[in-house]
Amino acid sequence: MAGVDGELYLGLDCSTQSLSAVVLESTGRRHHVVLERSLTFDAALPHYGTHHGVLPSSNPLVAHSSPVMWVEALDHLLAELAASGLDLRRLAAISGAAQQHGSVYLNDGAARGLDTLDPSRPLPPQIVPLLSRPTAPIWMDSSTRAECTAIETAVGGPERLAQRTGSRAFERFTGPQILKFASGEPAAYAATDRVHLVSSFLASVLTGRHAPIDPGDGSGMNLMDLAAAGWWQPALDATAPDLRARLPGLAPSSAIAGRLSPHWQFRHGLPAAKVAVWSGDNPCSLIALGLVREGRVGVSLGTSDTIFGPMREPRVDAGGTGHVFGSPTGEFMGITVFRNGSLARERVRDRYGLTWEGFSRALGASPPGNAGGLMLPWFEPEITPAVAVPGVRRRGLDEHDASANVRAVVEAQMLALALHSRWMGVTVDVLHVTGGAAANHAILQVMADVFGATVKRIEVSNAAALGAALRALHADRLDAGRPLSWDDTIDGLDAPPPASVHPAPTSHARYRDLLPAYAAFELAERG
Ligand code: ADP
Ligand code: XUL
Repeated sequence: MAGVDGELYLGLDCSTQSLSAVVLESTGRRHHVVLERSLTFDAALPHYGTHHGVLPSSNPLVAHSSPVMWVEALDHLLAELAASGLDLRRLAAISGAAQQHGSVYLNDGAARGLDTLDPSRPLPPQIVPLLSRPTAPIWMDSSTRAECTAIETAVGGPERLAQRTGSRAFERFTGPQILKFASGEPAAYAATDRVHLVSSFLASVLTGRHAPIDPGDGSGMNLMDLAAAGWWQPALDATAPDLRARLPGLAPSSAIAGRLSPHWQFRHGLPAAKVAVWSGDNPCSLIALGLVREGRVGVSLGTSDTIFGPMREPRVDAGGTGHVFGSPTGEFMGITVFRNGSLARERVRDRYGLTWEGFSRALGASPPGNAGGLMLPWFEPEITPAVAVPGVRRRGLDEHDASANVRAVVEAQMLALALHSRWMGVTVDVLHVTGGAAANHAILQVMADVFGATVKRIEVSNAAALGAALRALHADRLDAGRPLSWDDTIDGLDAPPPASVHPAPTSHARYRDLLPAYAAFELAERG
């Protein structure tokens, strides 16, 4: 291990399906990854009964997960880190990333409860009594259409909401979710002292006191004034009574929320490391992919597929499908999100009894453009474009042809990424990719061909956790009076060069012709 005297920085990522950790070692102006670990919720914590990280529900529009499961996962992962052989006395700071929009509801016992966790007892029975709502609605929930309309109407229309908060109302955003809870379960809402995001909840668990929300994750709530990075009172009024008193404060992404509480110090022998404010997974991936200059574009192929890039000024999407979020740098980021990402690819893979290798071979066995055959892979309600009634649509595509269907799902997803990112107004020369499916070269080739751009894959398995570790380093240096610019934070990372996939000109020409046909099919079918 190089630079044995370096300080260590831990980045965590509580995503839909797993909790991951990346540890960076920093010596002088250079830093490098010394440890990566991950724990999958379904496999490691089967007693919660999640499927792909989501609790079972009879209503397909409802998607909740378990805050207690996330805390138990945190406990397991920190135990693994403590046993890893790394000298964690050198741990200077921790930060985190989390799936965005999800909300955790705590009662007025939480402030004291989090501060007095007993390290000798298991955590779950200590967390359960602090919750005013046992489960957390997550980003896959699409059960709040009526609440979205109510909020938009109350603030003066979807355009006004988008101008102020960065997005029109979306079903998964925290504001509509809070409205549904406050009106459907008023007694439980009345017993709620604090509504956290997944990110700020886990930061609170680590510090033992209510942690703030950063603008990167706060902008996914339909509650934050994007330009002012403060709560927007008309949106709070439209959402739930006395909401301001129930929300954490907002703080810059580089702020220190506190120190690792005595609980974690005793339980795992960790030092009183600084805990920097947590953020959303997409804002953290933005940092890990080095996207701090406007014009650069990233794609995450995780449970959701997302395409995003930095913005100096917030330019809201007139079409209403994209969002503007805060960037951890203090500027902004544009993003478009697709719900039918990896799980849709898995559905097609499983339908034809394939492994990922077989999936890649099947993709290669059909021609780019699929002889005009198209699919809309809306296995679940879709976010972009908004589709409430799920169902796969095919045109000119034989359902029994495995190879053509594999190609169709990937082509549809890549064409959708290209079509619905146009609003950001960026000419794409290079795409920086991450996420579980970025391991698949055949998928990246279709991406390169559709965009006519070089695709570069970062060689760290979890970009959001890496971004969180880089943010921890940045925040620590700022706090210590030795600030590091974002360029130096990113350029100082010693990492293997990214794998590059180049576009084939003939395939790109084929996709340029296909895009209008895809767009017309989507428009006709979205209802
Ligand atoms: P999240 O962070 O949203 O939990 P990940 O970025 O970890 O998700 O991605 C997990 C997904 O990666 C899995 O659901 C799986 O479908 C996908 N995946 C893993 N390996 C491959 C592969 N070789 N080809 C395509 N997809 C893959
Ligand atoms: C972003 C979004 C998802 C989640 C889950 O708006 O809904 O990307 O952050 O990763």
